[in-house]
Amino acid sequence: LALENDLRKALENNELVLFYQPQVDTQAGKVVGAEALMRWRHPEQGLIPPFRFIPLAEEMGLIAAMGEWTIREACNQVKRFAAAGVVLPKVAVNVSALQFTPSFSRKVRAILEETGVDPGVLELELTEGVVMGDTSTSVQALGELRDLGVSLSIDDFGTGYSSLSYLSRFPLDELKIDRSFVVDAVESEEGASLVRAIVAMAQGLGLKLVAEGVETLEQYDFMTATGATVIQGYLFSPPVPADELAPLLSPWH
Ligand code: G
Ligand code: G
Ligand code: MN
Ligand code: NA
Repeated sequence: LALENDLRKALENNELVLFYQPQVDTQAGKVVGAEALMRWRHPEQGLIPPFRFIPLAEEMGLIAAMGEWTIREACNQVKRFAAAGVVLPKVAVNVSALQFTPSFSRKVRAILEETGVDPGVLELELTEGVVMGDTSTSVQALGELRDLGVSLSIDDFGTGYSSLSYLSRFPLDELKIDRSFVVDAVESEEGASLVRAIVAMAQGLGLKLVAEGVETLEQYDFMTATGATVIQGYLFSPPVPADELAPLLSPWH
């Protein structure tokens, strides 16, 4: 396929680019972080979204290299912002299951050393499926990452087929409530109950919480009233290029 051949060259041709979606602390009234999301600037087809090329990259064995590029580029962006007097307190990067190998923490450490970024700024987003693959290997690998000083977040929380026991066994910092729960919360009493329970559980376990995919004021109101005060979603901003994120990082007036 043409797209496959092009994807092989995308990294070396500098065609990959990161967009950033802000995470807003609605109590503090400021952007506390951003999720870095990869796009492919195809020379003929224009901007290609991840759902069209991430699965392809995984099949082709390219995702590890592309994922490392994402981590390095996100760290370099934090440095570029800092040089311009703009503070991005946290940048979250998605980690593919195929990237999460025993050597992953060494690669992350190398990137942190190379870029000199404060490890506390980097957050890694892993899905339940990624960390539950082999639990003893995961405990080790997550421990190594934690020891580097990076923070660890469970992406799409609540959609995996995992037991909840991993939440206390793994060294985690944050849960991202999947968008589907946010949608259901304002549509049914059962949906609302689930979100209240997730918030209570996160608070009890000392985990931070981010509500994903908040699109409406009704969802925003429910989430903040329930105690899920950090939100990420189209209501505040879609993923945007770095130069459009910068103005959002200044304190609101
Ligand atoms: O905005 P959105 O369409 O950007 O993202 C779609 C999906 O692509 C998300 O589920 C996200 O996890 C995935 N994705 C985006 N960027 C990356 C990346 O750098 N690495 C990996 N592994 N997945 C990514
Ligand atoms: O890694 P993850 O699957 O969580 O990636 C986030 C995905 O959710 C990206 O594709 C991003 O563009 C998308 N997204 C972010 N905010 C919203 C939103 O408010 N509504 C919808 N439908 N999608 C969103
Ligand atoms: Mn994510
Ligand atoms: Na998600």
